Amino acid sequence: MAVWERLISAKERFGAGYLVLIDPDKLDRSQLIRLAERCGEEGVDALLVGTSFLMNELLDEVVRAIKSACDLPVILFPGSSHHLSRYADAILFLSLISGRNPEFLIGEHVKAAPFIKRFGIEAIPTGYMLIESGSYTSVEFMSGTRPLPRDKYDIACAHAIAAELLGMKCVYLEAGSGAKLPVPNEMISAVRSQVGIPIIVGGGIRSPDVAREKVEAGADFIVTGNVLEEDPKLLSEFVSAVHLRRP
Ligand code: 1GP
Repeated sequence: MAVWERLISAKERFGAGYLVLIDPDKLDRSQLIRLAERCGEEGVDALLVGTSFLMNELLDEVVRAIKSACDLPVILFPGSSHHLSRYADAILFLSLISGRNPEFLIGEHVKAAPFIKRFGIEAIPTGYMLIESGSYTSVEFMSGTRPLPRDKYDIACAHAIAAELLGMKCVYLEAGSGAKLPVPNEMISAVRSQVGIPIIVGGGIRSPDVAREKVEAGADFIVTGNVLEEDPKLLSEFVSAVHLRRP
């Protein structure tokens, strides 16, 4: 089954899907293997692999190590056109639609596209929206773009509608890794009321209760990264909080 279909089927079964972000710059080889194993055992729906810089490891080796540790789909979450691996199952083909930097709207995509096609990686076209989150985030700095104001729901909705009309498969409301404040519930609900495509929400979600609130507000997929690096024991609680339904 294609990765996108697998994600949709997880969302339909459980009410929402839970994705764990593995950052190769933050975990060493044995830590990331252990985390991937536990994600496979605890019922996570897929793994995202990505970072803003990619300083430590070759992505091919990281993806192969993760795939040897679990059967979950491994989806690239790239910070640039260099962040590719032929061993990944899919890539969130992110267009940073909240910004006005042409490199992150289309430029990096053009550089990566021939390789994505040659490697046969499934591309998931994603409208990536950076939302103001109380601090200066790595994505904001690296992309040279301003985030959307966190209290302007109409602006967020207009961006999400544009993504849907452009044929993107989903929107990703991103507060930024390690954000002080996650994406507001009211913004998620507002976007939910305006678009039919799935909504991924991530950045600054540090507790299962907060993850549940985001799902109840209308998120279809929740992404967490940092919190599990700090406290891996929370994994099963996050799975239960995000999976509203247990079939
Ligand atoms: C970042 O949304 C992800 O792109 C995860 O963020 O590390 O803050 O959970 P955290």
